[in-house]
Amino acid sequence: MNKLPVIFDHDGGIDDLLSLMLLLTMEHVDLKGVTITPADCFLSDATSSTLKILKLFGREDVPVAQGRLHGINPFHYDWRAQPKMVNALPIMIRTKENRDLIVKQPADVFIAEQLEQAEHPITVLMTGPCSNLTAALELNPNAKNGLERLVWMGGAVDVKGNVATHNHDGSAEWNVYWDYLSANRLLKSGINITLMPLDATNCLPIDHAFLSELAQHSEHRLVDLAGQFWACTVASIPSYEFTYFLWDVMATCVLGIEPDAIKVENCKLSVAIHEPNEGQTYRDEKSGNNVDVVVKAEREKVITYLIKQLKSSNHNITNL
Ligand code: AGV
Ligand code: CA
Repeated sequence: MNKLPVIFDHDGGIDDLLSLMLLLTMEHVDLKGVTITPADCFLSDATSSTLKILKLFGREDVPVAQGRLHGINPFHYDWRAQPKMVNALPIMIRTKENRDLIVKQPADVFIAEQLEQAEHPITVLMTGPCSNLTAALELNPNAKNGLERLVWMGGAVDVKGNVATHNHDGSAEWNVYWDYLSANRLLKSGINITLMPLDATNCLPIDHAFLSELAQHSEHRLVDLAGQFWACTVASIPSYEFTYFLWDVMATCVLGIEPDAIKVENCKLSVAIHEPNEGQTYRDEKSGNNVDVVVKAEREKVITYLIKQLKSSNHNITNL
C-alpha cells in the first residue's frame, strides 16, 4: 500500500496533542515530521508533549521542528498554559522525551525543505495558525509543487467566530486571527485547501455527553488517556464564549474518515485584514479563492471513527 505522506503542523493545544495521537493511529499515514507553532501554547511545553506522545507510540523516527514565527494577535495566556495540565499527568511525567528528534532547522525552513525534496506530494495537516506553511511557500517557490493539499482547522464561514476581544466584531476564528496577514496570503497562493471551520466543528463540544460516551470505552488504554486529556479542557465548560470543541481532532479525521461523514462545499473565500473583522473568512464570489470547506459533519460518525481508531492502536502504546 502506498502510504499518504503527511507533515503535521500544530500549536500545542490539548486538541492538537489529541490530534497527534489520532494521526499516529492511522496506518495509512506516513508521518514525515511534526512542526510546532508557538501560538496557543508555550513552545517548550508543546515540544515536550509532542516528544512524549511520539515516544509513547514508539515513533522515535519522526523529526520535530520548532517554529520561530509569531503572530500579530497573541493568544490569552490562560489558554496557552492549558496544556501544562496534560504534561502534568502521571503517564506524561513518566515518559521520557527524546530530544534527539528535534531538528536544527526552524519549522518554516524544515517544511520548505521537505516539500521541495518530496518524492510524492505531501499533505500538510495544520491545527494552528498558518505562519510556518505560508513562510515555507514563500521561502522556496518550488515548495508548492511538493504540496498535495493542506487540511486546516481554521475559519468560520457562515457562523460566528470565536474571537471575543476589543475592536473586533467576533466574526473571526482564532487560528486565522493570530496571523491573518499570512492567512490572507496563503489563500491567495492558490494551493489546494480543505478547511475545517467552526461551521462543522460546532456540532462537537467537549461536553458531558461526549465525555460519557468516551468513558464507556475506557478499558482501552488509549481511549482512557484521550479521556484524561479532554478532562483537562472542561474548565472551559459551560461558558458561552469559551466552550472547547473537537476542533483540531475533526480536521485530523478528514485524513481517514469515510467521505459520507462530512459535507464539503467548494467556496470562494477571502480573509479580511482590517478592523473590525480582521481574520474573518468570508464568502467572496468576485475576488475570493477556491477552498474546499467542510460545511457540516455527522457528529455520531466522527465519534464512532475516533473511538474505533483509538481502540485499534492499543498495541502500539508502550509504557502506559
Ligand atoms: O479556534 C480553535 C483553535 C483550535 O486549533 N484553538 C484551540 C484549538 O486547538 C484556539 C481556541 C479557541 N477557543 C479556545 C482556544 C479556548 N477556549 N481554549 C483554548 N484555545
Ligand atoms: Ca490548535
